[in-house]
Amino acid sequence: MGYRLYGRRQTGSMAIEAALRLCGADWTLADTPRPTRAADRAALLQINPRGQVPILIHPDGTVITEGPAILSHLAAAFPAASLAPAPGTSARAWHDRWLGFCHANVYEGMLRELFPDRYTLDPAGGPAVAAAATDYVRCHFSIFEAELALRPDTTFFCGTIPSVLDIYLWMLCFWIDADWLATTCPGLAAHWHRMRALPVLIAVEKAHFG
Ligand SMILES: N[C@@H](CCC(=O)N[C@@H](CS)C(=O)NCC(=O)O)C(=O)O
Repeated sequence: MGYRLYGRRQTGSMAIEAALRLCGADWTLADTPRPTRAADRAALLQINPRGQVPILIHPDGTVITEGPAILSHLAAAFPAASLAPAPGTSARAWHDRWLGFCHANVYEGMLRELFPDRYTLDPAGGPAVAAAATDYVRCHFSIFEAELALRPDTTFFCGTIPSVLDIYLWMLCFWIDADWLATTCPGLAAHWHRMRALPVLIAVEKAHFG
């Protein structure tokens, strides 16, 4: 039995799907629309108490949630796919630092933009939360853009093979204003277009945005 991915179009499961395809894992998709019936929600909560996707079920039944944890697992479990620099190297430390940075700041900031009412007790406070979140997300994209400018020219963040950090950024770029990205973060915009040209990712993009 292979992996089972609980996912939904245009969500964080996009990056997991891309990594599963790139590492050649045996996996199936459990398409998980946002639950509308109480029974479906209860079933999802049994697997992930946060009720969120992505969820990756390991072939041995272990439940893995949190995008970066799932991606790190796949990189370690399929070393031949070179989805991250070797464990213990400074290159891996750099990679994991920025994966954590993008998850903690960019992804979570995007959730505040999308679901602002969850982040305030003020019934009228949503628009202010969303506006602040947009600034926050852009600020963190810009910090990463500045970091990239310090690095030697490579096709992908860690060399010539896309890592799970490349995949994560590729996904995040679908959720930010493309004109803002092109103008303010040209390095990230160019990276996004390079990633979008990879045949495997073209297929995943089509599944999520086609
Ligand atoms: N911290 C989690 C967040 C996952 C998450 O926010 N998933 C969203 C879709 S992108 C979701 O399932 N939201 C449904 C909800 O919160 O009710 C991760 O990084 O994987």
